[in-house]
Amino acid sequence: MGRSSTAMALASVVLTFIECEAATQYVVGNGRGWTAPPNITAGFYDEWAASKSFEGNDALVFKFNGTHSLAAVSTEEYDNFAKVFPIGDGTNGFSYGYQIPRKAGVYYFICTVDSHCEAGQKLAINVTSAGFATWSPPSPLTSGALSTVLYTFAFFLSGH
Ligand SMILES: *[C@@H]1O[C@H](CO)[C@@H](O)[C@H](O)[C@H]1NC(C)=O
Ligand SMILES: *[C@@H]1O[C@H](CO)[C@@H](O)[C@H](O)[C@H]1NC(C)=O
Ligand SMILES: *[C@@H]1O[C@H](CO)[C@@H](O)[C@H](O)[C@H]1NC(C)=O
Ligand SMILES: [Cu+2]
Repeated sequence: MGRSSTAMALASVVLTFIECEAATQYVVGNGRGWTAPPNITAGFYDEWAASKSFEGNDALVFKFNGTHSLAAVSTEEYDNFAKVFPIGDGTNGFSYGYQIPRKAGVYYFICTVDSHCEAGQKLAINVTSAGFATWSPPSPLTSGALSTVLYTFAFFLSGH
């Protein structure tokens, strides 16, 4: 293979790996969905999130159960139940998919309808990995040097 076809092959392997990287999809609140009391108790979403390990590029699916909104907010807005402009609002059956950025950090979500947030319709998730940590190279590429190059290149492509 000439130099350019090698580079193209390498690029296509990298792109394939980026597309195939497994991301987890979480349905927020499982069968309760995104809802407020009396359908949930205060602290319900904290308990829901506690057992999970979120990574960048995972998806959160908010299935609205009742009439609600979804706002992605800062720590202060979360603590103050701020009535900010929501990224989605709807009623029973509305579903909003939020893809977590490839960046570790704490992400906050609230409902801005009435006093739902005060009553417990709020979610904080702690994303501790940007989303690459669990990647292991496909078997033909396990020889160290090449996979290191691929890993570095993929990291570069993804904008880090
Ligand atoms: C809405 O919440 C109720 C009460 O928890 C639950 O029984 C029901 O399955 C939920 N419905 C949807 C569509 O999530
Ligand atoms: C609770 O769930 C029911 C459906 O099971 C829904 O009709 C109702 O609006 C929900 N209540 C709230 C406050 O979201
Ligand atoms: C998020 O998780 C990290 C790593 O486990 C921890 O150091 C940090 O304190 C957590 N942050 C919050 C707000 O829970
Ligand atoms: Cu609500």
